[in-house]
Amino acid sequence: MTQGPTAQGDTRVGRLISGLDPVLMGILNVTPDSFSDGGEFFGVEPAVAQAEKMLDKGAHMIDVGGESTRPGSDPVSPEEELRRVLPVVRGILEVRPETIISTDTYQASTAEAVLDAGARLVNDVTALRGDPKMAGLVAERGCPVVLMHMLGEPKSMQRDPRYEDVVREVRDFLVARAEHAVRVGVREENVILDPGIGFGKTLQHNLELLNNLDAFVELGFPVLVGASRKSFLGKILGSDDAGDRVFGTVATSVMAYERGATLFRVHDVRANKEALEVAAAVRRA
Ligand code: HH2
Repeated sequence: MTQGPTAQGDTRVGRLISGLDPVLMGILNVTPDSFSDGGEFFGVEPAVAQAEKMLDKGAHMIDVGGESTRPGSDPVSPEEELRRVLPVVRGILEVRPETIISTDTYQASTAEAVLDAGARLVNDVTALRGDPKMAGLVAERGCPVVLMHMLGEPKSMQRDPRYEDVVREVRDFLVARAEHAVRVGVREENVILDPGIGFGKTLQHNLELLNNLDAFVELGFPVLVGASRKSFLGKILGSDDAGDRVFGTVATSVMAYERGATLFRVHDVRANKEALEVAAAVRRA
């Protein structure tokens, strides 16, 4: 093992996620088919270069994923996922050994290998439901884990998603998943909650969740928001081009920060970072 969290925890990462200042998680999709940057960083060299670019623009951590979970996407095998991400994680740590890397996976075998290579967080879009081994792994490694809400699965999640009360249902789900995580040995301070913007949600559901983020913040765990360039922004702005959604994303980041979210998973680090820095300065005044 080169580096990474120990069972005693990782104080640098712990301080970052438990603080009140905005934390920027730069998105690095090493996939041919992600909705916004698919194919752009599908290869070690372009992926490492993109990670360095995001770090230079102020990203606090890099979230490396090897499977697209966009609506309609098919899963990839754990072997293929690892083949995509592992050389990239190693490549980033070779040129920037201090980088905090998060592994965007629900496969325990992928997470284990990437943690062994030096990643420090697990970002699980299934909230530990996708692989029965994931909860034990995260508990044993003592690393932070993002528990995200998703209704259904990527292939079919956008086919007429329905809730009676989206905020209450997503909140109840996340409470239950956090309780499960703690029950299996994940320390409370390592739990991060994410309402899962765009994962089995209509435009209205996404907006209600963003407008009521304080209901999640109240639970006492750090809250992460992943609204970056997502299609609900295109619906509001009338644009099919994901690259046209940067300003819309920034609006969600600032509003989410106002409501108490502190972690922001974004493609456009500089735009979000600058807006959040200003918002943080205003809040401190
Ligand atoms: N969204 C995506 C992937 N992982 N993880 C968390 N915690 N929260 C999110 O909202 C989230 C996530 C989907 O976005 P992206 O990675 O840009 O696209 P794709 O799934 O097509 O690779």
